[in-house]
Amino acid sequence: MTRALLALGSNLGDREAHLRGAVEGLGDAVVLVSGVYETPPWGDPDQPHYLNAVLLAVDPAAGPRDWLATAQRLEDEAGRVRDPARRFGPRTLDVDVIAVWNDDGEPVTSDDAELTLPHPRAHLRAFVLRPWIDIQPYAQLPGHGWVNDLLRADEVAGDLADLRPRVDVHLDS
Ligand code: A4P
Ligand code: MG
Repeated sequence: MTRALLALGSNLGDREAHLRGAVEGLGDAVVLVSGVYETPPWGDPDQPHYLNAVLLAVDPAAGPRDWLATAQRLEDEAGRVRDPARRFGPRTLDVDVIAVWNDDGEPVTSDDAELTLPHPRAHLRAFVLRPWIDIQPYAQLPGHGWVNDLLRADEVAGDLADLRPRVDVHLDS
């Protein structure tokens, strides 16, 4: 059994429907779903704003790689088209595996380029860290410490001010 924190993002098409489709596509594995945030694009400014959220999922049969396969299945189901020339470019749905924990609560670490755990950019992203504390106020990002502390770091705190909670959008109903 493993637990995973997955980050969802969408900035093309019906953004809310894409996020909702990802939650529904995970079925009974979903344990907690964060609020939804409107966020300015990170890493590639010339694109529409994103809707971002995170969720915690548990699967008795899943190993770490299964979460990556699931993430890619959900992206494909949302009709995602990859543009190799724009790494941080627009997409119908992005599902990133932020962290995975084993049965005993120990985090999984991996340096493999196919599946790097924890996600190598998660500690820099207000659009991952802020929704995470919605569902786990005392969360720790493995190898980086308390999520609340990461949100106060200079490079993240500036972005945090630009996140807008979308209280009108609910993914878990
Ligand atoms: N990969 C390795 N580790 C992981 C992991 N932990 N989770 C590999 C997911 N994938 C992982 O991913 C590229 C490769 O990363 C895959 O081969 C996978 O095996 P991809 O999904 O094909 O491409 P990508 O998502 O475009 O690239 P990348 O580098 O993952 O981009 P990011 O980091 O996902 O950034 N701004 C806002 N406001 N909100 C967003 O959600 N998202 C991005 C995408 C950019 N800017 C954003 C947002
Ligand atoms: Mg990605």
